[in-house]
Amino acid sequence: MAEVPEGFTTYHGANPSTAELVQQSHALWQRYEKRRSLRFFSERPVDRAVMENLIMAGSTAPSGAHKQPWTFAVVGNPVLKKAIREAAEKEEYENYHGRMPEDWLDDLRPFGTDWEKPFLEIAPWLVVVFRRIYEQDEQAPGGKRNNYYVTESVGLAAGFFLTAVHQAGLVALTHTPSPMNFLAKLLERPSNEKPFLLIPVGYPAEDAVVPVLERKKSEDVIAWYE
Ligand code: IYR
Repeated sequence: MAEVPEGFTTYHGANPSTAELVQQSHALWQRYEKRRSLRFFSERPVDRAVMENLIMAGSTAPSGAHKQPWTFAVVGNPVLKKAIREAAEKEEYENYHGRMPEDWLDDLRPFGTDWEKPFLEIAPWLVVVFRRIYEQDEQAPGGKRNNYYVTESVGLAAGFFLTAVHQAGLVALTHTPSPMNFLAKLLERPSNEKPFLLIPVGYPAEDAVVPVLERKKSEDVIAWYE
């Protein structure tokens, strides 16, 4: 047996058979197929411990040089949720009344979205994902140490988190109010953090609806080179 180098540890995979892989990968795809972006939430509370577990699942994502350059701000406070809703709606009103071009509005029509965002107050939790573009480091030149591939890394962490929310049986929306600097201000985040996504999380409302949509077929998303 080769010696384990300093700073490393052995890794043991699950090593499923081909038959197991075919069955399990198909089952996984079918589970993921059921995930939908929800805009109608129930007020039913979700335990803080659940949110912590789901975020820690998100935080297992790979990242540039394992810097984990993300902060998940988790907002359950109703006063803050209301302030976030009001600030988001102010921007979205402008977006829907002139800032978004006509073909963008046409593309959004099937989703029934508009400037009003009641889900920002109704969902029990708003998770605001921040990109940490650098870290404060007194040893580093200029007192700052850069992170790497921050957008890719934080996108992956948000994706892992959304997957965990779905697997747990809850629902979420990847909401991108634009511009979204108001989130950094309202949540008093330090200057190295930039808002990336606003993700309401909770149970779906009993009368929730989602738009009918189809996903691309394998031949439209995969280019094989065998
Ligand atoms: N941010 C706006 C508009 C919007 C844009 C896209 I692209 C979407 O997929 C959905 C909405 C809003 O949240 O309404």
